[in-house]
Amino acid sequence: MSSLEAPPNYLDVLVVPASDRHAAQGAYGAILDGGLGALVLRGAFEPAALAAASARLSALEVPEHLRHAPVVSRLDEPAMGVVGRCMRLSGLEDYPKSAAETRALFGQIFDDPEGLEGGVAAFLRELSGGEVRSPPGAFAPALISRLRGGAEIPYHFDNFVLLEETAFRLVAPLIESRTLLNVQVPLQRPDAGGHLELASYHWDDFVQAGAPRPDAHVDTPARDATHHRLVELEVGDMLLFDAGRICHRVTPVVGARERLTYVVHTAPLRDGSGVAYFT
Ligand SMILES: O=C(O)CCC(=O)C(=O)O
Repeated sequence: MSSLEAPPNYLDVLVVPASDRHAAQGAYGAILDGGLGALVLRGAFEPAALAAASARLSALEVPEHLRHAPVVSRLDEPAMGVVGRCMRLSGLEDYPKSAAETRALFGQIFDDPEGLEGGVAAFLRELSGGEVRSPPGAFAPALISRLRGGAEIPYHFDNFVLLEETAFRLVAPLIESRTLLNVQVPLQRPDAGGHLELASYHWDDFVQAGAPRPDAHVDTPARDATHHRLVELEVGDMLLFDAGRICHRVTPVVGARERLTYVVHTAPLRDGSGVAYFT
């Protein structure tokens, strides 16, 4: 193992029924302590409702400014995109407006626009045992990552991706920003591929080794890592992992069926009173 590699248990993935609150709370603590890679709450949301939302989304003409860039920029990749506008893609000034537009768009996609967002917040409240802060209207509810056949997201850490964005300053004072917990709910799985993969490089290694900040795309070292872990998700699962510290990618999507994933960032509040969620 090189000096830039986390121990293998850092990548363990625990799958528990969403109803098993006790196991889920323990896993949440282990993720914060760095002793667990990811938690999957199986059956957290109703697959039929998510399928209906996916069908509505596919039929919708999403305005250009709410769909123009992928989660991690590969602007040469036409098969990648997002639905919604997040902090990453907004300036400090235009973020509230674009967040409100995203909220309105999600109102057209989801039967009950509060349902998925409220459900994620309720799970976070239970997991953290504290309050969940995201003032309605001020923050985008989430974004939907949209990957077509041939698309993939290269290895990266979300903390670079976010910390460099000016709109992130809206939430930065509230949170402990090295721990960025990424919540994902698959809305539609592709025919094949399109899995989240974790690699045994993590942000703390780079800091401890005094390495220069790696670029947001760390494909080469991450591909050479000794340990990789594929996370296989079903529609309706809720995934939680520390995307700030764990290097991750999405493997190439195969086939005609689009991969649609609801993605939210969360982070522990600095004062220990719970978590913030934001996009
Ligand atoms: O699953 C996706 O489409 C995006 C996941 C990801 O890499 C991220 O949000 O940082």
